[in-house]
Amino acid sequence: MKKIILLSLLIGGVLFSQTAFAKKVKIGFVVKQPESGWFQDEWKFAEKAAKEKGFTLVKIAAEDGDKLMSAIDNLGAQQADGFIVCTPNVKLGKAIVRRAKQNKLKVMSVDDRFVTASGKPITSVPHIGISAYKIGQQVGESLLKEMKARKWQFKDVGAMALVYEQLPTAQERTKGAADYLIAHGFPKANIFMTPHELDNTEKSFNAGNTLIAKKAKIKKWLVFGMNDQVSIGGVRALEGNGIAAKNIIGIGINGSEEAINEFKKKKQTGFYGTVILSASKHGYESSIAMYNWITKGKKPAPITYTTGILATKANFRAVRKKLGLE
Ligand code: FCA
Repeated sequence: MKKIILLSLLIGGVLFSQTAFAKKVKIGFVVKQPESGWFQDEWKFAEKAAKEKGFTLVKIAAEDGDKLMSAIDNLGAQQADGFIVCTPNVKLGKAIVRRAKQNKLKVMSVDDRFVTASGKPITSVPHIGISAYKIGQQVGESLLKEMKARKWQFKDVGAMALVYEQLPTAQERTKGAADYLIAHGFPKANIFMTPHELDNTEKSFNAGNTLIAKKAKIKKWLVFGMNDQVSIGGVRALEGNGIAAKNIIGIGINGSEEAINEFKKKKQTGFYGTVILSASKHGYESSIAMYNWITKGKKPAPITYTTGILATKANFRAVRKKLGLE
C-alpha cells in the first residue's frame, strides 16, 4: 500500500512538473515606431534572448495610446507574463501601469521613461534608457571637432538644434549638445532651438525649412537632434535650400538603418556622423531582465543608463563590427 501511495505521489509530481514546464514564458515587446531601424534592431536582439532562454516573444507595434492599451489587453488575453515597452507617449505611464496590473502583467520600459502628469519619472517601473544629456554632449563635442577640422570660424556658423519638446530624453539630448557647444565658445546667439513634432524626418524637415527661411544669410551649418531620422530631416532641408554638403555637419543618434543608408551613399552628404547606441542592451538585456523577473522573481534594476559611440562614413563598418552589430 505504502509503495502504491509513494508511486502515485511520484507520478503526480512528475506530471505536475511537466505541466508547470509546459507553460512557456511569454513576453511582449511593444514599440512606438516599428518602421524605424532602431526598433527593428531592438526586436532583433529581443529575439536573440527569446531563443537563448526559450521563451515566446510577441512583437507588437503601438503608434498611439489606443493601440498600446489594446496591445496590453491582447497580451493579457494570451496569458503573457510581462512586457517591455517604448511608449508612444510618456505621459501614458500611469495608465500603462494600471492596465498591466489589470492584466496581471509585469512591465518595464525602454528608451522613453514613463512620467507622471507633472513630468516626474515614474520610478517604480524598471527602465533601460540612454544617458541622454551625456550623449548629447558627445554630439556637441564631435560637431566642434569636425568644425575645427574644416577650419570654420564661429561667427560664420549657425546651429540648427532640433528639439522634440514633449519627450524628456529628446530634450536632454539636444540640450547636452547645445550646452557643450556654448561651453566651448560657440556663440549662444547662433544656436537656434528648432522645435518639431514627433521624431521623424518629415517633421524635422519642415521645422528646418522654417528656420532656414529666417536665417538665409548663414551659409555654414551644424545640425543635431534627438536621433538620426530627425538630424537627417534638418540636413535635407539645408541641402534643399542650396547649402552644399561640405558646408553642413549633421550628427544624429542611434546608428541604425537610417544612418547606415546615409553612409552607404557614394557621395558624402551633410549627414556626417551618428552616435551608435546599444540596441543589444536595450533589446537583449531588457528581455533577459524581464525573463529573470518572471522566472526567478528578481525585479530588474530601477534604472539602467547606456552609452554610445560616434561613427562616421569613414569608420562606421569597423565600429559596428566592434559592437557586434555586423
Ligand atoms: C527614443 C527615440 C529612438 C531611440 C531611442 C533610444 O525612443 O525615439 O529613436 O533614440 O530613444
